[in-house]
Amino acid sequence: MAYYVTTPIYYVNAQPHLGHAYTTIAADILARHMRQRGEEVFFLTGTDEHGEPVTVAAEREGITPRELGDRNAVRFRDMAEKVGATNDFFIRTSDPEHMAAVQKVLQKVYDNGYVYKGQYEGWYCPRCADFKTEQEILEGNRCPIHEIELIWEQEENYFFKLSAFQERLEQLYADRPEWVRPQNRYNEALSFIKQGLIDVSLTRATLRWGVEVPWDPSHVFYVWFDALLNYYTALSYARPGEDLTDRFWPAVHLIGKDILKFHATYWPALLMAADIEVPKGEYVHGYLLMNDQKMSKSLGNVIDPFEVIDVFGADALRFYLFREVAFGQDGSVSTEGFEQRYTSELANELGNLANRTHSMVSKYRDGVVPQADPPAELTSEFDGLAEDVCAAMDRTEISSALEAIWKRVRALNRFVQEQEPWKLAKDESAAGQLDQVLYGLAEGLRVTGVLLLSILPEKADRLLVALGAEERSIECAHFGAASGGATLGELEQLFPRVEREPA
Ligand code: ME8
Ligand code: MG
Repeated sequence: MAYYVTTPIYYVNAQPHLGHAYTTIAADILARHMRQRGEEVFFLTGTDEHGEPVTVAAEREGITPRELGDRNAVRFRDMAEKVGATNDFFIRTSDPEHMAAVQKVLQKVYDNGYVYKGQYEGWYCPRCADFKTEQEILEGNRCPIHEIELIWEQEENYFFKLSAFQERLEQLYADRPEWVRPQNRYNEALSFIKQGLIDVSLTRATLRWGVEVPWDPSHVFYVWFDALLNYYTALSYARPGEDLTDRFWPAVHLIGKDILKFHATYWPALLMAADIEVPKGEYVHGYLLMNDQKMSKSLGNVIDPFEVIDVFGADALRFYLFREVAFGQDGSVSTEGFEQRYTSELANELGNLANRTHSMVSKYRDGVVPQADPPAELTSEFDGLAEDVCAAMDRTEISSALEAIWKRVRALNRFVQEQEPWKLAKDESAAGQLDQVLYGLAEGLRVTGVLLLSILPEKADRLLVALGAEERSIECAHFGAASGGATLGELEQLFPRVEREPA
């Protein structure tokens, strides 16, 4: 089956921070997991380069929006690589192919009768590139997200008849109760729709940096429509000479809750207006917080993912984010919290367990995993694990999947404590029992290693190499699927202690 997963395209008005890395890692975990299940995967990320947020930031720096885009798009591309993302393409909305495809889709929307010229008046946030209603703005006419003063905009625009999709959107939500997840975000989006949709600006006359409107070149498209369409246009040119649209559309979108309205209302309506199938689903995650505030460039309270990765590696960051914050909810992160989990969970619970198992199999059994009957308590402990992980991933509940795996890492630690194989090794009549215990440990680690591959791609692979395990697909993630006999490979310490230079 085809599985197409996307991240938001990030604004190039600022540099990447941990919040951006978070969504990209989440999408990468899903992409890797689905590949392990044998699905045909396409994974897209990229940058949003037009519109006011970028224009304003470029002006501040005294450069053109294109220069700013060129400079920061590279940083977002590097960020994706740095976190270990296996995206199949990196889209930039300044790509000429994207821009031409946007014109084509929106011309269709126009031809289908969903566009008219009108006068816009209202509050506008240049950071959000969003028009705000009286109900949502803060006192003093400030943006509820950026807290900056809003601008009273008055201009002649082309409007998109969002209101014409009131019923069809309500129907979509009624027919597909899991279309937006988690449930609280579905409820939020639906109640926004039920308040009554009003038409929205599709074009801007006062801005030049954008995709030109084909039926009136004195306008450019409002940046959100240009941006949303990236998910669709990318498939048409990501592979030179090939159009992947039929193969991969519709997509699964991962987004933060800040951009729910655009994705859960404008986007499906726009697709309906262009006679294109709506996305398969949208998964909305919460905010990473620092000191109880949203981590954001404009607030200046960001953790630099590049720094963390340089010291601890990408896998540790990938692990931490989904352990610390239940995916879908808001949650606080901190460098102290990170170092604590690194030591107690990665280095101790997983790293030491791997070390111990590896060195006991080496010492007592010449580096060959014994063939023995699986210990009954481990067989039942691991029963249903792979299925649970797959089911959680299908619901995009990455943290629950990780929790299910980690529960077994802990069970293996208890098992080794209870069985005390180092004592069994001293008693020749217990050789059969020792075989069983060592097999059980190696097999349990193998299964957790296979399941952890999507989250800890590098370390889990090293663990599997050390265990002499060759298979990587989900099918082999069942306890007992390997019957022993594997010859161990080398094992360097998976999560070494990190000596930090004093600040
Ligand atoms: O909104 N916690 O781009 P953007 C969690 N270009 N996630 C966070 C985060 C935080 N503190 N900060 C950022 C835009 N994110 C538009 C999107 S899509 C067609 C256009 C993540 O650079 C999260 O995914 O402001 C959020 O939705 C996204 O970055 C916003 O990135
Ligand atoms: Mg933003």
